[in-house]
Amino acid sequence: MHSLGDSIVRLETFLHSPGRNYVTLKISTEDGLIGLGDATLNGREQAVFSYLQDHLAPTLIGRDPQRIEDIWQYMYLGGYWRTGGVGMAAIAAVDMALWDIKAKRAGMPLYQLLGGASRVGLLSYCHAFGSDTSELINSVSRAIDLGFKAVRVQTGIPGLTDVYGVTKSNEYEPARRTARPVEESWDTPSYLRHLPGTLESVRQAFGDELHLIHDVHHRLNPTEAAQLAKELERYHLFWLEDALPSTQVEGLRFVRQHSTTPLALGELFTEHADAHTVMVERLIDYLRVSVTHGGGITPVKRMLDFAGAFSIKSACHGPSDISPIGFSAALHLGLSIPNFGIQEFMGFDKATLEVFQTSFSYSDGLLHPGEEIGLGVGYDEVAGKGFPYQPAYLPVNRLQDGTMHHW
Ligand code: KDG
Ligand code: MG
Repeated sequence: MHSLGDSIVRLETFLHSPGRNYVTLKISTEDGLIGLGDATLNGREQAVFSYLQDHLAPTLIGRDPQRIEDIWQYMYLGGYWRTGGVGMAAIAAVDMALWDIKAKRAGMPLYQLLGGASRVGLLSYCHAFGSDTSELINSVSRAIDLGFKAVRVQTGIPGLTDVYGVTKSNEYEPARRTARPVEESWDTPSYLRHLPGTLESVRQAFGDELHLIHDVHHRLNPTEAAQLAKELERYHLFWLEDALPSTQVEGLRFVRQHSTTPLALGELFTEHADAHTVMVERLIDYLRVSVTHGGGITPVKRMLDFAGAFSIKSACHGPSDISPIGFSAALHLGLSIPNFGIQEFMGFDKATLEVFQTSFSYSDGLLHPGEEIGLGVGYDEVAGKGFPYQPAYLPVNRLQDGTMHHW
């Protein structure tokens, strides 16, 4: 078969913890090009590391790095078991690294290979949270001062000590470096009673122009989700996220029938099949699949193109557990596709930026991937070694009587 003569000579996997754990893949080619990929799967990093290092890497040596689609199909179909977070994060890292290499070979930033810029920058949103309304309002003010036009708002709930999205420090990072997952507690009636009043206060403080997002984080049943979505209509949210566990398609139909609050879903999706029904029935407005967990640029671009046919926009998942590599991949994709919606952006801490050299920029609410060739991210392995892997787990969630619940 025709090849340009180049081949993959090395795949190296790194698991470092600058601030938090990141799984990073580096692919080197015979003619000296290097590509980077992100395979971080929060709380399950070792599993992805092994999938990459023990199962994928040995089968990819000697292959032509130019044949991204063929290699993607080889990894996906060739795995037989396919799909799932671990496998798709590993496949995604290879795919990203190959796109990085292809764009470097072409001498252009990746977004140019994907069709060029469709906009000047990417609308972004950040996280604001507070254990009570006044803390939350201060947090939203800080976001506005940084230029954000869209903000995710999460609030503490009276009677509950640990609530998703609200931390005591200024940083959002749900994975904790503990030997076992932290156990949080949850009470749906308290949440449903408290949230609307909080949004009312936020609207009163900041007016109608600010885009507000709220993440339910999979915790409601269809009746509760429909009640909430209906009640929140008057606050005209940008979206209500993961109102239900994302596998409950029937429940989503019910929510849709009862409310016009825009819905976002899909950060747990790992492939097209997960999203097919919600796309063709237009049960959502924004698709949250990330490049890192959705198998890479190749399949996520296909999914987003498909979503566009149903007027669904992109909203790639972009929390701190997506590394600067996965984040940059989302920026290149977002800049080029016609149906970009918004990009989640939490920034990266100092330690992370010591290990990952980035070229994306943020200004006045808009992100841009930059003009460096490829993905525009560098990885300092030596600096990475200074931050060895530390086990960390996402919390689990129990109702107040001890019953396990969705986290
Ligand atoms: O690792 C879990 C986080 O990525 C997730 O809780 C973040 O829901 C999330 C979001 O919307 O950013
Ligand atoms: Mg979310």
